[in-house]
Amino acid sequence: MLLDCEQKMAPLKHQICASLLLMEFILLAAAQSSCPAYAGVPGTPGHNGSPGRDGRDGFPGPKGEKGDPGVGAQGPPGKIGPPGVAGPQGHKGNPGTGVQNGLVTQLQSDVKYLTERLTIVEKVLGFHMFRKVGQKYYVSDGLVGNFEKAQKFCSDAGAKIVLPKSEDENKVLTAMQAALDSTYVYAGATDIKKEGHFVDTSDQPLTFTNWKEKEPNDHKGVEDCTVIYKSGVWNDISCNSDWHVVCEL
Ligand SMILES: [Ca+2]
Ligand SMILES: [Ca+2]
Repeated sequence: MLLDCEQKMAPLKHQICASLLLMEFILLAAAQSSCPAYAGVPGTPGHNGSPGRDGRDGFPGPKGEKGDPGVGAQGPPGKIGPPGVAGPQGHKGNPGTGVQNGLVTQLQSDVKYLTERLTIVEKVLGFHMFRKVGQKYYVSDGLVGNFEKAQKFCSDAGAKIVLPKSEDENKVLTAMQAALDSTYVYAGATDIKKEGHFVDTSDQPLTFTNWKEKEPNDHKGVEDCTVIYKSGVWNDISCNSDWHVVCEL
């Protein structure tokens, strides 16, 4: 083939011939590479390889659902808290009116009066017999004794020996004497300190008397105490005689 090319293309330039030769070489090489290769005899299977390394940890799973609320037992009561802080001082009150002050004064007076009266009534109820006359109470336990004993008995009871200061009081006393079946009762009047000058147990002059005719006569010069007869008339008599004792509250 090279000979044919040289014979037929002799006159062509040497460069073109070289190109053709190069092209032919390339085509020949391409034809050789496309030919099928021969398959050899299969070799012996190789041994199994060693296990591979452990894989990495997987990604975290999705978040779970929220659980139901728990139910616990009631706890013990707590301790007592500390005392509170004292409140602020209040405002000064307005002065009362004249009417208000008057009412307050009146109420205070009434309370005092009622308290005193209650005290008297409580004492009266401690006696076996009593009579009310005006604001007074005549009381008796039926005691019989001399003037000194009578005075002590009444004083111990927070009272004084009876001494009528009006006709009404004198009548009430005589009525009480009838109930006591008494001939005489001592009255709280004497002339011990000054003969013929009778005074009460507080040494005050008498404001009421009901002397029997020709009395007081200071019989035998020993009559310095006063008694009231069951008819209501008065007589001076010895202080050592024993007669009924009536007190007044
Ligand atoms: Ca006398
Ligand atoms: Ca007399």
